[in-house]
Amino acid sequence: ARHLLSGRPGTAAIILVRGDITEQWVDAIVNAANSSLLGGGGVDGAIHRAGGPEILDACRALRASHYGKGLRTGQAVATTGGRLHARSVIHTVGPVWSATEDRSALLASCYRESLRVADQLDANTVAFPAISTGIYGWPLDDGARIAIDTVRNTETAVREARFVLFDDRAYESFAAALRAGE
Ligand code: AR6
Repeated sequence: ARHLLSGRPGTAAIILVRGDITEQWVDAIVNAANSSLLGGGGVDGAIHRAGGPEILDACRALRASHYGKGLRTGQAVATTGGRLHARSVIHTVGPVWSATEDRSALLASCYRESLRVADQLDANTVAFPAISTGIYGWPLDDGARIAIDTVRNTETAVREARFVLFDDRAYESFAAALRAGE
């Protein structure tokens, strides 16, 4: 099943698919990275495995040139897509979930900044994972709501924002968030 929301003028259409983000035929895929940019588990590990060493080399070069202290939470930066179908990977650092501090603005920033970088790349199609909802512990329904609300309300020339959800639970959370906004 696929869910779809056509965007208002100046925003991206939103598509939900179940699957593996590394297999998507899109211009850019977004990576739920960490501030080191040097890889990790989850979707980050999968992207580096599928895309090959060229991506890590590009990340090391970014660390050496512009991000000596790492990429800050809520920011985004692009590298080559290496061997992926996607021409580019946009690395963004989601916030770790906190029960005592509201970090929603940082999670929204990941989606907004990723779309801004996608615009700089002239990307028409961008695939997103459910940022922060894995190892970083963000509750899925809330993470889905923030993702959908932010992408719906961000001006961009990107035509398609494709959320690639790894399992049924994530897919259902995003489908519910999409329905809630209609
Ligand atoms: N395709 C699509 N979604 C995936 C895939 C995949 N191949 N693999 C996992 N997911 P996570 P985070 C889903 O943990 O929470 C890394 O170590 C997964 O089910 O990848 O932002 C980084 O280096 C979940 O819904 O990212 C950081 O240290 C979502 O992707 C840290 O994890 C995000 O889960 C970032 O944690």
